[in-house]
Amino acid sequence: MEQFDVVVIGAGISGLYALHKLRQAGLKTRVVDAASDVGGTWYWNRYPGARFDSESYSYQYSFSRELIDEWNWSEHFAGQPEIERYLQHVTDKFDLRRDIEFNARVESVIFDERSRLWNVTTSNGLTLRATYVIAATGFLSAHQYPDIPGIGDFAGVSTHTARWPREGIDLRGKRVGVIGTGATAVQVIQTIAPQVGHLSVFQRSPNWCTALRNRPIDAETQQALKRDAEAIFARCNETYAGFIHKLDERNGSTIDKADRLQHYQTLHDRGGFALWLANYMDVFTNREIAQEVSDFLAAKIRERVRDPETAEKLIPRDHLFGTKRPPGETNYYEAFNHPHVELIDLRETPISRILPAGIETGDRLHELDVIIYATGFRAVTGELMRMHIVGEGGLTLAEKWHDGPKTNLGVQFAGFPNFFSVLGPHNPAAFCNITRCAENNVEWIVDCLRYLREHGHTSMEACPAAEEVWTQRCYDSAKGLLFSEVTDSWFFGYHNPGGDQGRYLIFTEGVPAYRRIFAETAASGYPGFVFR
Ligand code: NA7
Repeated sequence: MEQFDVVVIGAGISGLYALHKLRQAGLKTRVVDAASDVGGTWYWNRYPGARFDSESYSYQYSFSRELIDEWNWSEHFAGQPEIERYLQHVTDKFDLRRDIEFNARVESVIFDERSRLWNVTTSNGLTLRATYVIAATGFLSAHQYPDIPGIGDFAGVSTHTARWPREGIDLRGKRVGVIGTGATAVQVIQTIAPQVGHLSVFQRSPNWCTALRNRPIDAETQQALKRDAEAIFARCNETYAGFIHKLDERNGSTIDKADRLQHYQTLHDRGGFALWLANYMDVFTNREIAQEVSDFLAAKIRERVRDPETAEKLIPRDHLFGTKRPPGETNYYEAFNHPHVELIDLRETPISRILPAGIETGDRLHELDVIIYATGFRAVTGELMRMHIVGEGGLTLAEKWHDGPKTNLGVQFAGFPNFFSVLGPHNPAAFCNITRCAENNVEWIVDCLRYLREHGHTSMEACPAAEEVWTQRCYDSAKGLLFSEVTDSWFFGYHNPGGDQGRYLIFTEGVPAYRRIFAETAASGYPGFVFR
C-alpha cells in the first residue's frame, strides 16, 4: 500500500491547483478521480451548450503569468470544449498528470486511529494511505435523477446532462424531452431547439434568466485582458461574489424610478451576471427593488415570446429576481417561438410516469426518442455524503451531518483530523466565481499544512465549539437577504435527501469577508482549530 503525505480527491479546478501547490510545498501527493481525464465539472458536463457563466478571463487560474499570456480565450463566456482544452493544457504545462490516478472513484475514506493515517479506497481496487486528505470534489458533482415512476422503462436514449456521453448524442430531427429549467436546461434548450425534430420542455419552476451577451474576444481586447489580468483578479477578490461585477453601493430606493429603469437596461445590455451582481445593493434586501427588476425581466419575456400563454408560464411567480442563481441565456425565450418547441407546465400537469414510449403527464403521452434529465445535483454536500467517510471513533460524516453539515470555516469538520474540504458547505463557493474561491481555499489549506510541519504538529481539526459558531454564522449570513425566504433552491439543499433540506449551506457575508477571516485566522495561529 503506497503512502502519501496528501491524497486529493478530484482532478477538477480545485484538485489540479491543489496538486500544483502541494508539490511546491514539497508534499508527496496523489490525486484520484473517477473520470478518465482531468476537468471535474468540465469533464462531466459536456452537454450541448455547456459554457461559463463567469467571464472567461475572470474564471481562469491566476497563479501563472506565463499561462495567462499563452492562453487565448476565444469568447467572453467560453464553451465546455474550450474549457476542457484549457484544463488539459494546464495539466500538461505543469506536468500534473503523472500524479493523478484516473478511473478511480473514491468509495471510502477511513481514519485509522492507530497510525493516525487515512485509508482511501477506490472503485478500481486501490488503497492509498495518507496523512492528509483534501476533498476537492466540487459542490455540484453528485448528479441526481428525479424520483419518477418508470424511469428505467424508457425505450429510447436517455441521459443526465452531467453524464453526457463523450461521443455525443445525435439529436437531429429527433423527438426530445428535457426535464428541468435550471441553468443547465436553459443552456441545453437554447442550443438544441434549432436542431431537433420536436422539443418538449418539462418545466416545474421557471427561473429569472439574465442575458449572457456572449461574443468573440477580438485581438485588441485579448491583449488588454492579458495586460490587465492582475487587476481583474484583484477586482474579483474585492467583489461580493468574486465576479468582475461589483454591486452598486447605492440603494435603489434612493434613486429616481426612471434612472433605476435605465440602470437595469444598461446592466441587461452589459450581460452575464451584471443585472444580478452589479445592481443596487438593496436588490438582495428590498422587496420593491427586487420586484421592479423582476417586472423589468417579465416585460422582456412578454416582448420576446410570441404566444402570450407560453410567455406567462415562463415568468416565475414563486420567487423574486436574484433569490436564486439566475441562468444566463442566449435566445432561450426565442426557442419557444419555434412551432416544434412545446412548454409543458408540470405545475398544471405533473409527470405521472415514464413509459417505454415517452413521458406521461396527466393522461397525455409525450412520445419521445430522447429524454434529457437536466435535474441538477445533490448540491454542496452531495459528493462528500456519497463517499463513506469515517473519522475518529468510527463516526461517519453521514452520521455527523444527519441534521445538516457542520464545519469550521467550511474547510474542516470536528472528529475528522487532517481532512480538509475545498468549496464544500459553509464557504461562499456556490455564490462565487469558482476559480477565485478555489485558489483562495487551496492556498489556505496548503498554508495550514506548512504551518503544521513547521510547528511540529501531526494533526489539525476543527474545534467543536468553533464549528457551532461558524455553522450558525452561515445561517445568519442569509438573514435579511431575500433569498433566505426562497428555500426551494439548491442553496438550501432543496433537492438533497435527508437533513440538508431547509439548511442554508453557504456562507454569504461575501468573498472579501471570507478572505479576511481566512487571513486573520492564519495570522493569529488558527484559533478554532485543535492541533496535536
Ligand atoms: P438546478 O438549478 O438545480 O435545476 C434543476 C432543474 O431540474 C430545476 O428546474 C428543477 O425544478 C428541475 N427538477 C428537479 N427535479 C425535478 C422533478 N422531479 N421533476 C421536474 N423537474 C425537476 O440544476 P442545474 O444543473 O440547472 O444548475 C445548477 C447550477 O449549475 C446552476 O445554478 C449554475 O451555477 C451551474 P425545480 O426548480 O426544483 O422546480
